[in-house]
Amino acid sequence: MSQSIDSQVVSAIRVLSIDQVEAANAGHPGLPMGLAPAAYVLFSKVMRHAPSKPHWINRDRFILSAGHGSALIYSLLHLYGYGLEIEELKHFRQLGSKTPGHPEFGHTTGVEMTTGPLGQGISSAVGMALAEAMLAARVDQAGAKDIIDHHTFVFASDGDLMEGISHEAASLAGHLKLHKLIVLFDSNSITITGDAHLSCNDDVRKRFEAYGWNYLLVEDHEDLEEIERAFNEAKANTNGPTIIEYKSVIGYGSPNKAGKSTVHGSPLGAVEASAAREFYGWNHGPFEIPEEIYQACQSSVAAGEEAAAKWQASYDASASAVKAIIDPTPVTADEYYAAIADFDPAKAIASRVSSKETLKQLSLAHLDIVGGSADLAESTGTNMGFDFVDPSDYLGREINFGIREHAMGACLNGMTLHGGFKVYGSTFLVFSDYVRPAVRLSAIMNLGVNYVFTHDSIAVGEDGPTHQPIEHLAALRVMPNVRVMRPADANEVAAAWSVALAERHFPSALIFSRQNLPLITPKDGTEWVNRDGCHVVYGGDNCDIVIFSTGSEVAMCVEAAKALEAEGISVKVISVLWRERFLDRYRSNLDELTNGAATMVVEAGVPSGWEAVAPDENIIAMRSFGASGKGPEVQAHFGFSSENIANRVKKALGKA
Ligand SMILES: Cc1ncc(C[n+]2csc(CCOP(=O)(O)OP(=O)(O)O)c2C)c(N)n1
Ligand SMILES: [Mg+2]
Repeated sequence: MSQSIDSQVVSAIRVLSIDQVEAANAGHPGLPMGLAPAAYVLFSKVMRHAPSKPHWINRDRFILSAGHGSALIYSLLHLYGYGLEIEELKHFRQLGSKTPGHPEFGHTTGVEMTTGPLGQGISSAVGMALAEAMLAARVDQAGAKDIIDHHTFVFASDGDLMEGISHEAASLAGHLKLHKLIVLFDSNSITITGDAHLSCNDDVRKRFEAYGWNYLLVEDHEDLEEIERAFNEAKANTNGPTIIEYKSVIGYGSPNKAGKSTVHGSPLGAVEASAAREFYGWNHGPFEIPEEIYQACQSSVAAGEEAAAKWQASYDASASAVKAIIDPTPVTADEYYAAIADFDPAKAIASRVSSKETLKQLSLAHLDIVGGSADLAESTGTNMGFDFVDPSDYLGREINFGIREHAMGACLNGMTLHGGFKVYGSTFLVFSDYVRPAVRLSAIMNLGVNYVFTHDSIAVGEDGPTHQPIEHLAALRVMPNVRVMRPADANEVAAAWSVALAERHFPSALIFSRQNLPLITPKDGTEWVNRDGCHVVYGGDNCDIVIFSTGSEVAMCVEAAKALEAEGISVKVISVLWRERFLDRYRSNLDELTNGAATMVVEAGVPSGWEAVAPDENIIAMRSFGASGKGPEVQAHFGFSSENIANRVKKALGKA
């Protein structure tokens, strides 16, 4: 009996995925074999997408949160005409191929985000859906109704839903009533260890309904009509996001491995693969796809292609105000800086406060800047008086992420991937650990996300060691692509924000103080930041010693330098706003800055990474956790006072 074209395409997705894993002799065939029917229905009958315009902003998004099933996405991108050649599938997981082990954003056209770390995909999808809602509200207000109107679809596995971040993100999505977010839960009850119930017996329905989500169930995984009905019902919901529990069988079609964890992370093997082909009724060789299957896939996207072309015409005809919302013109660091050049605090203020003033002025001048905080907006200075984003009104500018740092980071990634916004999110530096896996994805995906981390050192005082970041600057600095900037005063805050916002391809971590800082650095514009990462804030070229310092500690170095002058010791102080850029530029030619003079480092964090700049005995740093007490007393206790710095300089110069 000849099979319907529908079931032939489903088989093609399954077999192509099996073939990739067999060819690589590595990978995960189980997920694609289980999810192929849902993937087929989504790509052919539900999703509005145009493979020839993969960056069309109004396309429906598809996120394979369970990135280990990457063979599935590659099969789909190949069959539906995203330009992923069969040769690439044959080189699955090989160096230099377009088919890496886990889907990588920016590497393979059609991959919307990098996934693999479980939980990140579903959580970033919340950010994508939020960006859609916020952008739609803005263009609606500008008179272009429905020009932004699309869905975000996610395939998520047991592991995705077990990860804590999925709780944070799903709770936020329910609160924000992001009804265009549709998650298909691959409910195969299998994880690596075996039966998922060995470790988890959550009632997924109750869990998601408690968040304010809609719940739908697909019991027969091979019933394409039932799947389509579920997707359409999910699309019709307007009261909140929807989760579709799809009762699948991992490795479906493999006579001996289906339903078992052994099909999770290793190839079927030649014998089992051919048994599965037989089960599907598939008579073609490896990587052999009959022409009518390509035709079926590609004709199913004709409607999406047409929609994209129509959309382009209405975009082209729309008012420039609408275009500016959808595709904001890139702004240079100097242009940002111009919007804040006048800011001149008359007195010493905390860098979190100058950040607030700076960001407020920038946000007034540039409407695409949006962001929020993990319930610390007042403390971190991201409460600038703009309206909140609210489930009944997405026009707001400030997002209450709640006490959900990890989901905040994932949402910032999702919003940036979606397009239309420049985003920031804030919390205390000490809690950067809670968002770190999302920061890592910002860095891997080359996203210009801005993280605001305040309360930057032991100077926070009374809250004690749990709230005093010690190793966090170092921990952020070791992550490739992350620009960690720790300004010394309001002038450097302005420069740092300008550079960070202008950056489209690297995340920034902006580190601000809780305590007041005097204005001690020159208004040097922005160019020096990207070029040198540092600038001289005190002293001249012929000096006895050069002190390199960052953030809050720079002012006490300047004070020490002034005191030492009276004793005939000349000191140059260099503020290292962005250490990694400074090291790139000067690591092997520090003499350009020191002219052979002695060197010292002063920073209230662990000394890691400063070895290249000063000998260990000349590094004033934290070598233990901090302590609870009044901020200045705690600082002095650990050696961060102008008196101690002056003494250490004298010792270093043999004049003590
Ligand atoms: C954060 C994180 N922890 C652990 C892993 C390793 N890992 C990959 S898949 C997986 C679980 C597999 O179970 P499930 O999510 O149900 O996927 P399935 O086997 O059903 O495809 C684990 C623990 C990971 N990718 N990410
Ligand atoms: Mg599973």
